[in-house]
Amino acid sequence: MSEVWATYQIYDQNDQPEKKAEGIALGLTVGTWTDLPQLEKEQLQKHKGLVMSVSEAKEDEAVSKFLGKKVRKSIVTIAYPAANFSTDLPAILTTVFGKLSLDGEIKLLDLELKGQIRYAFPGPKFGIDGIRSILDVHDRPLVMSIFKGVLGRDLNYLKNQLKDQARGGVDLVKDDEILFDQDLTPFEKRIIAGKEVLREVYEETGQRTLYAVNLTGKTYQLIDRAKRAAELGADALLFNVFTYGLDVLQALREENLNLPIMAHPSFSGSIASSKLYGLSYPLLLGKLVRITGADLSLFPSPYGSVAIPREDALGIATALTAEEGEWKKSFPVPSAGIHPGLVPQLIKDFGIDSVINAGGGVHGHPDGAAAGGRAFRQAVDTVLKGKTLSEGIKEYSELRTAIEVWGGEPIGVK
Ligand code: 1AE
Repeated sequence: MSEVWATYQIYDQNDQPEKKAEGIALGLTVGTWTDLPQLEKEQLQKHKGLVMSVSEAKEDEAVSKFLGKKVRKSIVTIAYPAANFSTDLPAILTTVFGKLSLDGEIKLLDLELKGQIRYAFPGPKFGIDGIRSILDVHDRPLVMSIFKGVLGRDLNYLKNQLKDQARGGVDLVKDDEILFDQDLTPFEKRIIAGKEVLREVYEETGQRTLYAVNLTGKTYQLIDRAKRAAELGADALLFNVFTYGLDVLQALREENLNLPIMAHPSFSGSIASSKLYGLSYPLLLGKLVRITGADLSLFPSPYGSVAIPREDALGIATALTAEEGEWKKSFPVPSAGIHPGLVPQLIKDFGIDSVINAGGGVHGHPDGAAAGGRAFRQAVDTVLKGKTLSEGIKEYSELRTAIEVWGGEPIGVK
């Protein structure tokens, strides 16, 4: 039998979580089921939601304070028959958390797809292994850099910035998510210029770097633009999935273009950051981004400039990389405020199957972006050799400068 199991966190102001759960299971499926004649009841039975469990969770004092009284926190799981919806995420989300999302202090923590419905979701085309093979890098975390300060700049400026970043030895460079299609550096020209620069750097140094161009515009233009990007030989797409919607990501993935997709978390805080409402981060930036087809998922790290709770960041990474027969693994990309001094912690928390991603931490290096990229690669090498950063800075001058500026472990932690 094909079903979707939804797990919710509920603060029921009436303190009757079992009753609330039953109300949800009925209300979101067969509605007024109990009042109908026998024949209709039988007919509707196969569509009825089923409460699978209701359990009490540890009280969160900050939440009780916010609500002005002590309210029990419950974790409720409800199974919804897949027969109730068409096999697309908008239908599933509308059923399990449509009107319900407006109904008081309730948060959707997880969705489990059971049976046939799993095959409605493609997962990443390339995944971790596919991206590693494109780059031929198999034994370390990847390093990614971000264009910064490019608004109002022309193509030449972008090309120089890209060259500097690639010369520093980063594996990927992505557009800033706030760089849209505009006259100075239009989408297609960025792709063509990016290819030219990265080919030059490759010929000069042997360094292979991929450039992820920001796919933007009206929703109805995106597929054509993505196809055009593929024709022009783009390396990868950056996509602001949460301002468009997860189903748009899936539509791009299902075009089956030869382009890895990098999902950006902009706007996701408005959906997931509340302790009481919305979706959990692991569900939104982990599981849903993976099943709808992103090869890489960016998310705030637990220790950067827009940090999220550690358990959320680790939960996202787990959802992206857990063994799931139907779906390849997506690269976790903990981001925001990352500098070389954080590399030991990043590798400890996210392992080598992750991408270390930095904008300011590359461009802010006193000796420029190439030195910034090198400092990251040196920090990675240091950790993988089993050495501390204190040892690393004796060997690598760019790393030493970065640690002097931003601190790190175990020396001068800032
Ligand atoms: C969470 C997304 C991070 C991102 O896209 C970005 O631009 C980070 O910039 P930095 O590394 O914080 O400067």
